[in-house]
Amino acid sequence: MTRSTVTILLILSFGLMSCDLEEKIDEAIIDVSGKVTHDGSAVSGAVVLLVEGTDVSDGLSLANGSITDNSGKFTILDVQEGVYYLLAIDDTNGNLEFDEDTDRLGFHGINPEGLDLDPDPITVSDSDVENVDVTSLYSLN
Ligand SMILES: [Ca+2]
Ligand SMILES: [Ca+2]
Repeated sequence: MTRSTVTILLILSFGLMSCDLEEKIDEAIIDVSGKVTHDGSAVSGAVVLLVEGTDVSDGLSLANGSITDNSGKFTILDVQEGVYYLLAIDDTNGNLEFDEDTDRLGFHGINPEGLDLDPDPITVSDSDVENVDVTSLYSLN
């Protein structure tokens, strides 16, 4: 084996190892994803947060939330293990705070038409959680 062949083999095997490593890192990072809709229409630009309880008060900070895209989809990256509720807020005045008077909100697991008004908790353990959808936004007023 020539020296250059050895070098190429080393580069190749390093390449394979780093691919493997990336996959392991990807597996270790847990994402929560879903879609926000209201009356069947996608809600874009909504702020989505994982919260520990279902009480939402005026002035709640939305700064750490993810934002839905044009099709209402969102992904919350790098979530720690735990039990959460998923809250979506349509921050109509764009101040990154929840305002009872103007901003609508919705929880995953609520379906007013089916008379289900209880948010469903999401358990995050060692794999990604998908299809955590919010299908209805409402106003507290
Ligand atoms: Ca607001
Ligand atoms: Ca429910």
